[in-house]
Order: sequence, then C-alpha cells, then structure tokens
Amino acid sequence: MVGGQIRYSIPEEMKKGSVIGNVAQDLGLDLRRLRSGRARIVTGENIHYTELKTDKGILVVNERIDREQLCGDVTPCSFSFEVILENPMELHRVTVEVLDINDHAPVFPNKDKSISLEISESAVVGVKFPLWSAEDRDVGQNGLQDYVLSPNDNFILKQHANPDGSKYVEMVLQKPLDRERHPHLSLKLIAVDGGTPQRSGTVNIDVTVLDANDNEPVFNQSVYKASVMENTLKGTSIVTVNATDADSGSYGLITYSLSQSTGSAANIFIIDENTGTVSVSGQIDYERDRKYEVRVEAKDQGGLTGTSKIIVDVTDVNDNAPVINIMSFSSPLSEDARP
Ligand SMILES: [Ca+2]
Ligand SMILES: [Ca+2]
Ligand SMILES: [Ca+2]
Ligand SMILES: [Ca+2]
Repeated sequence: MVGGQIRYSIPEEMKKGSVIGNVAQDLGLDLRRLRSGRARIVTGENIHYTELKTDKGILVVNERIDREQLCGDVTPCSFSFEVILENPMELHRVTVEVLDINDHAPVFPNKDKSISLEISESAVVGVKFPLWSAEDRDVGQNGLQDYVLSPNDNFILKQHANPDGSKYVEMVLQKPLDRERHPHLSLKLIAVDGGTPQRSGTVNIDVTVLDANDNEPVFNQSVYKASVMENTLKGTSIVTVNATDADSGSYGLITYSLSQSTGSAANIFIIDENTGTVSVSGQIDYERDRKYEVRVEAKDQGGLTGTSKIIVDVTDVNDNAPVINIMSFSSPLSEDARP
C-alpha cells in the first residue's frame, strides 16, 4: 500500500462541475490505472461535495460548497477524504481548502426596524447611547471591519472591542441638541466589511428630541404705546400685548399678568391672562395722572418669565367748568370822596 497526500484550494460557491484539481496528474497516475484500480472516494465527511471523474482523472465540485455553512467562524476551512485504488491498494489523502468569498453583507438585527431614541434637549455633552451591532458571516477581511455614522452635528461614533474581538458601538453626544431647531434627527449607522467589492449594511437611527423649558416667553414689542381718554368706561380695552414661547406643551403655554411693580396703575388697568388684552378697570383722571407706565409679564408653565411695558397717555376731556374764585372785603368810603 502506497499513499500520497494532495491539497487543493478553491473558493466557495463554485458551480457544480467546476474543476477542483487534476488528481491523476498530481498523484502521478495515468487514467488507465485509475480505471483498473476502480479509483473512488472513500471515508471522510463532506464527501458529497466532490466527485472523482475517473475518465479525466479530475476532481470536480458535485454540490454547492458554502464556506459559512461548512465552517462558520473557523479558519482555515477545509475538508479531507481518501481516494482509494485497488490491485494493488493505494490510499491517497486529499484535502480541499475552501476559501472565503465576500458573499455576505454585514446585517443588523431586525432588518426592517430602526433604532429609536428619545433624548432630551437638556442631555449633556458626553452622554452615550448604545447602538446595535451588525453581523457578517464571512471571515477575515470579508468580515465586519468598521462602523460609520452618517454626517451630523451632534453625535460621534465610538467603537469598543468585546473580549472575543467583535466590536460594539455607541453614539456620543458632542454638541447639545435643540428641539426648537431640530425636533427630529434621522441618522444612519453603516457597517462595512473589508472585502472587494466592499459590502455594507445600514440601520436608521430615529432621534426624537424631547423638550426642555429652555426658552422664556418673549414679547413681540419691548414697549407698547396706548392712549386713553380720561373718564373712559371700565371694561374698555386699550391695547393687546403678545408674547411667544418656542417650547412645546406646557413649557410654551403663556399666561399674562400685570407686574407687581406697576404700583398704583395696577388698580386702574386689568389684563386678560389668556388673551393679553389690557382694559380699563378704574377711574382715569387726566387732572391726576397724564401718563401711566404699566409693566406686563408673560409666564410659561415651567416658571420662566418675559416682561415688557405699556405706556398709556391720557387724553384730556373738557370735564371741568371754569371756576371763579372771589375774595370779598369791605372798605369804608366817604360820601364826598373825589372822583
Ligand atoms: Ca463567504
Ligand atoms: Ca462580508
Ligand atoms: Ca425647549
Ligand atoms: Ca418656555
């Protein structure tokens, strides 16, 4: 019994019938010997992958060889079997190494879903958000190599290695979010392998920016001017102020009031807390006050306040008749006084 050993390297996924190697030539046997010795493949797992064509002395692919299925993460990937010939008996060991091709792209779990994050606009720089890991069934350079985050102003990507060498990624806040400018961000996390051509997998990252009360109410004018005639009836409106707040919900809900610092005018005017309409609520008398300065406040439900003022000019009305003040006194006059 004589024995030889040969080794072939082929890429995975070759077509059925593709030549793996010329066994006859590599073992130094002629075709007649193959036939007379009834050369055939024996013993060995995975022998269904190959077929020995004794008429040509070649070994061909008999069935699709998927490296990922055959070896998974194990490298190098190979299978062995023996070619036997009789009369006299010869046993030759053949090893076929299956080389990886880049036939898988990195894939994220839950392919149809996106990563949903809700982040407050008050989140501080440096806060981390774990993302998903991708998997690439290929090995070596054809396996997962890198992650990339789509360009954006707020986040950078940080990659970490697990003890087994695989990577996981986090998104780190590097510039504060602003819900009032960008309430929603759509980012992409891309995983790439190192094969040629390169393959990649993508998952969307939907960031919903939650509101914080970071805007105070702002009046649309720093000073409002109004004029009112004296003796105007109570309830007459004289001006409407307006403030806005960029926040949402209760953080943007405004109520108006007259400032405590307004003083005596606080009894003469009243403001509707919802509409901002200022009306007369007391006696206006030009002869007493010709001008009022009323301070107004707009307050949101989060406790922030904006202020403005209203200058009210009082118009005179002819409500006073002329008054003659007479002082009388007596003085004696003699009857013969000269003219
Ligand atoms: Ca592969
Ligand atoms: Ca790959
Ligand atoms: Ca806000
Ligand atoms: Ca606010």
